[in-house]
Amino acid sequence: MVNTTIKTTKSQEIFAAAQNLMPGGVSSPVRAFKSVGGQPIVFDHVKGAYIWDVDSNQYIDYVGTWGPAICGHAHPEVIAALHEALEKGTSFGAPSVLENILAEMVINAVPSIEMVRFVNSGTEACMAVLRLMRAFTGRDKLIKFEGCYHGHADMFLVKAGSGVATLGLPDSPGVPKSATTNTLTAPFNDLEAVKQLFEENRDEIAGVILEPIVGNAGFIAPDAGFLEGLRELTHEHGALLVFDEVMTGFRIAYGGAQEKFGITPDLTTLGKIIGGGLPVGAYGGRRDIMSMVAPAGSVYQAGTLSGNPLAMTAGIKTLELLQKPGTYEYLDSITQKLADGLLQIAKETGHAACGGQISGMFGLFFANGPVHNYEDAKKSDTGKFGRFHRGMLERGIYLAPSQFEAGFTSIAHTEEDIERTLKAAQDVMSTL
Ligand code: KE4
Repeated sequence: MVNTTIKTTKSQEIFAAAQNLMPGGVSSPVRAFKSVGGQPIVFDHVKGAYIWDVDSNQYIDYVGTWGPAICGHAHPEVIAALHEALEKGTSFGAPSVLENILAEMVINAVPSIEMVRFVNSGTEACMAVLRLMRAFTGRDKLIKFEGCYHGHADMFLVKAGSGVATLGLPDSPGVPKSATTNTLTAPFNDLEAVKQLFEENRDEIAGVILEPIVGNAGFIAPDAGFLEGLRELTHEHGALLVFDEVMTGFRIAYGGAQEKFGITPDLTTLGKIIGGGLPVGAYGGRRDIMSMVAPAGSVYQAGTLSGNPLAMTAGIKTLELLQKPGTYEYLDSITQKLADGLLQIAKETGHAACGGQISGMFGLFFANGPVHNYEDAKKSDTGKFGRFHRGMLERGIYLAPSQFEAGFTSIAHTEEDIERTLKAAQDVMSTL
């Protein structure tokens, strides 16, 4: 038990009971604080940029339920829209105009998307997009990058990031070799490695899937020319380029990382923000490819709660709020202040650190850096990150409980919140 100055009595009680009921006491592994140590915090309620736990401690939140809370938690306009939608029922299992509205917003926003299908999670979106890639090209092999995470479907659990990296899992038992023999991997930012895979697997690779900005190995930005190179290579080899924008979609820019970097993939996966905090995922892209999805075509994919009216309502309202002029400039400015401030403080207190930010997404490694890929990320001082995480938590700052995650800000975070966070970081790093 790591000493803490905050009262965590109720969190301890609830979490202890949870461990008898659910594996690890959580509904998703990273929430168990395994890699940072200490008592996981049990939330009571959230609002704007803040969290309150069951012991009435308040925190400034930089996880934002892993990305969806970009407008701040429980935004009054989202809550009001949900109250209204609730009166009409929670699920239809039938077409609703709400799906048309959100689909149109996504299509108008994301350069690659001409048609879209809603599902219930990013994992589902990535599973479906892989099946579609294979059907469209008639090829079975896939290239993914070490440290990237595309949900927990078997085919992607190869050198995956996020919770797999956090727990240092060698991938996962229960995934048969047959499920991953067609999954090829390369280091992120390594175009030569991708070229070689295409040479060695000529006409067998359906496509390349990646997080255009990695958030699941910690924050790793694409090197100049990397995304352009992948676009050229996939064109050259008749393979598809897929941006997994579950995390970056509507966060890096209203049109996602593909708008920010000006690279248009063939297919895109989305999630998180487009559901405004309710369960959602989506995949979309070129009309000629998406037209293969059942029942328009023969590529099967289905879901009881897909396109449900509550997630659509929360997504529509969230995207409306994000359309307000100045949103992304504000996000970029406060997040740059945070990221630059953290690096400056690390330098002044004698810690090797690197990292950065793009729009409302940031990351920090305790390493000399730069971090170009997952191998680099794994060399960082994760023990020090754990102590940093705990120290910040004790000072009311809630960071992602893993070195292999990214941080997220929202339009609800104020300059004062950033100042308070940097002051806490000054305290903690001086004693690390
Ligand atoms: P979900 O199935 O968790 O909705 O989405 C999977 C997924 C797919 N692609 C990317 C780029 C993602 O970041 C994710 C999920 N992200 C993690 C956080 N790194 C979710 C948090 C968790 O697993 O508890």
